[in-house]
Formats: sequence, structure tokens, C-alpha cells
Amino acid sequence: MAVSDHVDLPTFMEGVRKRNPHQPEFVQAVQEVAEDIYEFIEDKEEYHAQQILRRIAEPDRVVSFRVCWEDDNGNIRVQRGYRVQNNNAIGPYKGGIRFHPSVNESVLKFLAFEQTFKNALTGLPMGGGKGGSNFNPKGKSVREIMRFCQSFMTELYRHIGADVDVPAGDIGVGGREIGFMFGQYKRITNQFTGVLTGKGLEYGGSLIRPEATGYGAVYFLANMLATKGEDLVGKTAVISGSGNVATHAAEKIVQLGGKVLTLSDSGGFVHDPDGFTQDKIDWVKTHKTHRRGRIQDYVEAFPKATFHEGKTPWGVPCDVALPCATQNELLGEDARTLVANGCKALAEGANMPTDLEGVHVFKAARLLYAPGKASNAGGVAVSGLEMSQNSERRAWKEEELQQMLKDIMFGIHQSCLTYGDQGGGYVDYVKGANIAGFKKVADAMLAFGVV
Ligand code: NDP
Ligand code: 2IT
Repeated sequence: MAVSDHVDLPTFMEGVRKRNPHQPEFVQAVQEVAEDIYEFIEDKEEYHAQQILRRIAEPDRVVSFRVCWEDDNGNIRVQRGYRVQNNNAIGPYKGGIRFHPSVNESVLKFLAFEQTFKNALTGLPMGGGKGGSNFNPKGKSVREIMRFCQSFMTELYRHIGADVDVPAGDIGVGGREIGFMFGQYKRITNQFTGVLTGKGLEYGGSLIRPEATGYGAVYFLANMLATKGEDLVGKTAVISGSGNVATHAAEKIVQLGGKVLTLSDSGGFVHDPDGFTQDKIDWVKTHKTHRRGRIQDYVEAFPKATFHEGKTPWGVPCDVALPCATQNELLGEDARTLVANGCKALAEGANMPTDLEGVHVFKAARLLYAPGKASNAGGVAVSGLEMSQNSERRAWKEEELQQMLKDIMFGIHQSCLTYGDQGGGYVDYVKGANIAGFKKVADAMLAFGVV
């Protein structure tokens, strides 16, 4: 007779904490999902009996490896590389690579876990994975970055493949790094396959992949506002970060008639009361991405703006907010400040930028609040479209891709409504996203039996 796993939520979480000591980010991500899933599966015996949540919260495998490289002064440097393959029930593992000194197993396990639900929400056949290294690209020469990427791929190549695991970019990894890694993969394997996404257009990349995460997050925000009969015209927006996601989110807000008041980096935030125009956003893109500069330099170029050292932008009153930098950048007290200042809607561009207390504050305030796994899925969705184009050996037109991105974000919004509508005009998007993502992966796992 089957023994079903009817442990309650606190007991389940105690087990997760015990099995994953010193991994607070991973435990946090599991807790946020488990709170909703426990309610959903309460009367669904099969999910309990088959221990589905317990299995999704245990990565299929975690690969950790040494990455040696030589800096420009001839010193030998040693970093740690990882690939976390969380779950491939609905497709090959898929998810970005992060290069940042804060990268460790906990961070990548939380990201791979989140990615599993996010990828399911896109409706495309992609499982969840994530990788990276504690390598810090800041202050490194382009040649050093190339040597690091080559050394990283020299181990990673044996764990990935177009039908196995398809990495992409994330913090510290953009088109340039993907190019270096793809070049090394091709050199080692002598195969030209769609093994990475976010590639250059010349060698199999997709149009609108660089823009997709930020644009998609704003489309999701617009979908949420539309449920209240509102749009972005004339709305003020506070955005954190100044990288790929933040600058493209800012660009789309401006295109849809909103006014962007802030951008930030790890040194602090800039507040431009006149708003970031497209020209100013282009300046930030060039300064941060190509010149690897600091956001504080913005106030020299645009003197009406102010720089707030060491601060996050959540105290600036706004209609909508988009955290687009990193995990746990928006805490409970920031959430209370945003709500008190009249913020109407928040869409996460980053992964898990809001801490658990902040999530509870937004839920209690019945804010239009989209978790990253729903609102930032546009990036991986266009990555999925890049995979399709690579398989077909053709490239789709920009208009087609723009429309597909909009349709996918609309579809994710609909899935959130299906499972998150609480009645009385309130949609719990966190619950909606968690349940919709879980259900698809869980039902595939049930079909496979115990594997
Ligand atoms: P980038 O490397 O392009 O930019 C990262 C930005 O976040 C920079 O402004 C950086 O500041 C800031 N930042 C990074 N770490 C910290 C930190 N610890 N504290 C404060 N600020 C920090 O990365 P992306 O824009 O690609 O990624 C941003 C977020 O979006 C991440 O959470 C990522 O996982 C998520 N995401 C990205 C997707 C993509 O397609 N790229 C897809 C979906 C989600 P500084 O320059 O000072 O380091
Ligand atoms: O967090 C994410 O969704 C990403 N970094 C993008 C992953 C991808 O495979 O495009």
C-alpha cells in the first residue's frame, strides 16, 4: 500500500531547511512556492502520494567544477563554476548563466527552481536550469573575460546540448560572453547547434532577444493595469538596475507613455525628475554595458538628476515599480513604503527581488503584484523561440517575434487569472503563477511514474 506524504507545510519546510543548510535563497524560493501549492494540492491525493513538490524541490543534479584562467598579469586565477539542472519533465533544461561574486550553490539552486515554473508558464517545452560562477567581470579586460568564458565552457560543454540543456545570459553575461562561450563550444565539439541562446544575429541569434525580458515585464504590467481599466500613459515608474532588463523595461515604459524616474546599480540610484527619455536610456546603455561605467556618472551628464549613494529607489513616490536588479533588493519595509506612497502595480523584472515579508505586504495590500516567474518570462520565452528557429534553421521576422512575445505574456497573465482570481476584484498573481507552473510540470511527472 502506498504511503502518502501528508506532512503539513511547516514539516515540509523543516525538511527543506535540514537538507539544504546554509542555502537561504533556495529555502526562500521553495517556501514562497510551497505556501500556494500546499493549498492547491490539499484535496489532490495523487500529488501528495507521488511526492511531486518534494521532487521538484530536489534538483535533478548540481554540477560544480573548477575554472582556472590566467589574468593579464600572468597570475593563475581559480573560480568555481556550476550548472544546476533542476527539472526536465517538460523539455530540455533551460536557463541563464550568471557571473557575479555573490554566486553560490544556494543562489543558483533558487534560480533553477524558479526557472522550472517560469518556463512552464511560457507554454513552451523547456525544463528549468541555471548556471554561473563567482567570477567578477567588473574591472576585467575583454581578453580576460574571453579566457574565463573559454575555460568555463571547457568543462560545461560536456553537460549541455541542444536537446539536453540550453544556457543563456543573466547578470554579468550578455551577447559578448555568449559569443565567447559559443565559440569555444563549437571549437571543442565541432558542432554548430542551438546549444546557447542570446546569440548574435550573425550566428543563429533571434531578433528581440536582448529586449525581450524588459519589454515582456512591461507588457505584463500593462495587462495587469488593463484589468482595472488603466494603462501606462502619464504614469510614473520607479525602476531599479541599469542592465539589460532595467534599460529595456525603461524603454518600453517610455514607448507606452509612462515617465521613468529612477535607475540604479550596486552603488546607489539616480533620480531624474524630468524622466529618462530614450536618449538618456541610450546613454545609460552605452555607459553601463559598453563602458562598464557607474550609474552615478549620470548626474554629470544630466545635472538635474540626483544620485543617492548606497540606496535603493523604493522611497521615490510612483504609480508603478519594476525591480530589475537582483534578488532580495526590495524588503518588507520598502514594500510598506511603496504601498503607503500610492504605488498601484509592481512587476518584477529580476528573479525574486522581493523578500518573503515584502511578498506578504503586497498580498495583504491587494496590490497588482507580479512575481518574476510570471513577469520576467519574456526573456526565456524568446530564448525558446530562438531554439525553434535554430531547429528549423531559419530566422523569423521582427514583427512576428514581437507579436509572439506579446501573445505569450498575455497567455501567462491569463494563466495567473485562472488560478489566482480571489474574487472581489483581487488577483493573487503569485498564487496564480505558482499553481499554473506547478500543474504543468507535476502532470508531466505523474505521467512518467517514479523516475
Ligand atoms: P545585467 O548584468 O545586465 O544588469 C544587472 C544590474 O543589476 C546592474 O545594474 C547591476 O549593478 C545590478 N545588480 C546586480 N547585482 C546587484 C546587487 N547584488 N546589488 C545591487 N545591484 C545589483 O543583468 P540583467 O539585467 O540581465 O539581470 C537583472 C535581473 O533580471 C537578474 O535578477 C536576472 O536574474 C533577471 N533576469 C534576467 C533575464 C535576462 O534575459 N537577462 C531574464 C529574466 C530575469 P552593477 O552594475 O553595479 O553590478
Ligand atoms: O532568468 C531568466 O529567465 C534568464 N536569465 C533567461 C534564461 C534564458 O534561457 O533565456
